[in-house]
Order: sequence, then structure tokens, then C-alpha cells
Amino acid sequence: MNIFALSTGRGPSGIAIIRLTGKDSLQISKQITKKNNIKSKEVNICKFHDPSSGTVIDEGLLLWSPGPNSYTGEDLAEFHTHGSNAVISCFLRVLGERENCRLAEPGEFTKIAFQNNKIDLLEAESIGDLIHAETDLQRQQAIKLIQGNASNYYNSLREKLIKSLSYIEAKIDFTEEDLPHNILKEVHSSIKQVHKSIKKILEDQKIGEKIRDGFRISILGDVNVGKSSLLNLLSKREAAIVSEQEGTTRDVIETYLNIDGYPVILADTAGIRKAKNKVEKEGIKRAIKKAKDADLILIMVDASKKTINRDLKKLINKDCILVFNKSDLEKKIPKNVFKENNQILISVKKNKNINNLIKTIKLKLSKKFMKTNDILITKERHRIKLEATLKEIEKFLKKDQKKEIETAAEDLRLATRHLGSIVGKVDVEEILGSIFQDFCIGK
Ligand SMILES: Nc1nc2c(ncn2[C@@H]2O[C@H](COP(=O)(O)OP(=O)(O)OP(=O)(O)O)[C@@H](O)[C@H]2O)c(=O)[nH]1
Ligand SMILES: [Mg+2]
Repeated sequence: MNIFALSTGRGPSGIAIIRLTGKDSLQISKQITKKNNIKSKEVNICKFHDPSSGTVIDEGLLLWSPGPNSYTGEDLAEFHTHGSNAVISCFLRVLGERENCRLAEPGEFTKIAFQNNKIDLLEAESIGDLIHAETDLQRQQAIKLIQGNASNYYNSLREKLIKSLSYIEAKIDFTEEDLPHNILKEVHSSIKQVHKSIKKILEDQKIGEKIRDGFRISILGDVNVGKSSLLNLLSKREAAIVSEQEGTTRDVIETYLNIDGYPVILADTAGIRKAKNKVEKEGIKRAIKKAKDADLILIMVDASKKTINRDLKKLINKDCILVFNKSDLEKKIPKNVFKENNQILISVKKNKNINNLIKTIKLKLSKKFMKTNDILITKERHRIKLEATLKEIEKFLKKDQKKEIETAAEDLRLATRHLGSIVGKVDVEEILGSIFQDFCIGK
């Protein structure tokens, strides 16, 4: 089967790229271009035809990459046409009318690349992440993973496990005399090293996942201090209702933001006060819960009120940023006991000092989370597999390797399998579907 898809976004645009991969793609390209001498490694300038009617669809370029040296590892044609909806629709219809030719499913080109060993599973996932990257931090993380840093590290750990496993299997199969006598000791210490390395990967404060999914920031504060106003200003839209009435916000309102390259999910919450109303009480409960789960809390205070409410004070820890709002009414930060905290005076109404707030948020997040350059986990799937690997290794380490050598070997076998499945060395089929379905069609 040959598959095709529009790889660029839907028009109208200057240029559209339509890809076709499969063993008949050269023959189909010849039919469409009426050229017999299609060249690889150079640009073919062509007229594209509808073979059924003989009419010209468009003029453009054809890039021809014969397999295995192509993105998919199969013969691959890339048609560069004009990007109008009419040209794209006509071209896709014509391709669909060719024999053994169908529209690709989302991510299918990358799936074929993976199946042909052009890339591993981790790299395939990162290509998906790069396509969906919205902030610079997400782009940087995805491109690092595409370049194989993480894959190499996982592969090196897996090789250590395989080597130890092969020693253990040799110990089971051969007599004592044929093997160095301290081999089990060596295996034990090598596996201990692997255990330590995986533990270290797991102690990453979930930074890779946070960069992928967004840092969670909660705005917490007394009623009427301007929490919803701040959310609206930062998200550049009227996401939350703003009013001079106290207790306006009840539900948690979240918006996704790009704060200077940092992906953030910002939550506006109900104002903290002694509420009598049942609905407001529930809102306050949710506000506190949200703040507890957050990566960073912005404690918002009305600078002109001069005091911080008692219930709120209890929720302040040294990681919070204190944001004093309404500097148009009060020019100084009121005296307070929270000396260790970052404190910023802003005015949402007058758009004053907001850049400083953004800078502080960035600094705080980077201080708390960006301690390592080597991000190895970007998805829950990786974490689950690493935890499973660790569990098997721990079982192995607890065993008496002389008396229980056969079951100890099985522990290592399972550990190797779990670790291998991160880069896609085993058990691949079950995870393939879930990974590639998030892609766009044409990639
Ligand atoms: N003077 C002044 N007023 C502001 C400023 N920011 C917000 N306000 C006003 O303060 C009032 C309350 O703003 P909101 O954003 O609704 O406050 P909130 O903290 O979300 O209030 P609740 O949802 O009730 O907890 C509105 O009338 C805003 O226009 C500011 O910087 N200066
Ligand atoms: Mg509000």
C-alpha cells in the first residue's frame, strides 16, 4: 500500500507540500509529472497532471528520495505545489484515485520510519512533541530528544542489564570451572549502578513532563484584590469575570499561557475569606486544593489594604511570590513579616511592573526546576516504565543469587524488557497506537 497526505497546514498559503510514500511512489510520480527521468538529490521542476483527464493541476517541484535513504525508509516523493485549497483538494483526489494509494493516518509517515528503524520510539515521540511545541522551552526539549541524547542513555543502561543477564545465564548453563569465580559479585555491583542511575533519572521533579504539559501556577488571595484581572491581563483575553463585588470568582478558571518561553497553566481562584455561602465555601476549598498542587503560588494582596488576611497568611510558604496589586492607589509595599519571599508591587489596572512579575515568575521556576540539563523523562509512559524497571531490579538485588539464580535471571529479563520498551526495543505494538494517534496527518 502507498500512502499520501498534505504535510503542511491547510491553505491558503504560498506553498503546500504533499507527501507520498510506498513502493509504487516512483511510478505514480511518473504518471503525475509525465516525466521518465525523475532525479533524486536534486529538484525536479514539473507540471503536475491528472492522469485520468490529462489536464494540468499545477506547476511545482518534486523532491524524490528513494528508500532506504528517506524519512520513512521507503521510496518517498514530496510534491511542492501552490497552497490553495483548490490545488490541494485536486491533488489529493488524484492521488486517491491511483491504485493501492490511500490517505495516510495521523503520524503514519513517522510510524513507518520507526518500523523501518529510521528512528526509535523516543525520537518518534519527540517529533510529535516538536510539531506541537508552543513555547521555546518545549521546542528545545523536543529537539534535544530527537537528537537522541535520551535514547543513547537508556540504551547504555539496557546494554549493562543485558550484559549482566548474559553472565547470569552463563552461570546457569555452564559449570563453575568455566567462569571467573567472582562473576556474580560483579553482576551485583553493575546492577546496583544501574539502579542508582535510574533512581537519579526519576528524581527529576517531573521537569520534562512539566515543560511538555505546562507549569501549574495558582493565583491565591483575598477577595477583590485583582486576581481575575491579572489572569485576564496575562492571557490577553476576558477569561474570568471581573467586578468590584467581593467574591465574584467561585470556580477555578485556568488558561494556558506562554510566559516568555515557559509553558504555564495559570489558575484564577475564589478569594480566601470566612465565607458563609455554601457555594463560596466550596470555591475556597477548591482554591486551596489547587494551590497545594501548584508548582508556584502567586499570593495576591491589595496594597492599599495594608494588611494580609489571616487565613491567607497561613497558606504562605517561602516558595510563594507575594504580588501587591493596585500600586495606583498605594505606592509602597506594606510592611510584612515575609522577608524571605519575592515581593512585587504592580498595578493590573495601569499595566505597571507586569514585566517584572513575569521575570520573577520565570526566575522562580527555573531556580526550582531547571537544575539539570539532561531531561530524560517527558511522558508518564517513560516514568511508568522506569518505575517498573526499578521494581524488577530491586527484586533482583534482594535475592540470594546463588540459591535463587533462575528467578533472579527472570527479574533481570523483565527489567531489560521494561527499559527497552522506552525506546521501543520490545513490546512495541501495544504502545504504537497510543503514540502515533497524537500526530498530525502528513507526518
Ligand atoms: N485601582 C485598581 N483597581 C484594580 C486593579 N486591579 C483590579 N482592580 C479592580 O478591583 C476589582 C476586583 O477585581 P477582580 O479582578 O474581580 O478581583 P478578584 O481578586 O478576582 O476578586 P474575587 O473574584 O471577588 O475574589 C475590580 O473592580 C477591578 O477593576 C488595580 O491595579 N488598581
Ligand atoms: Mg475573581
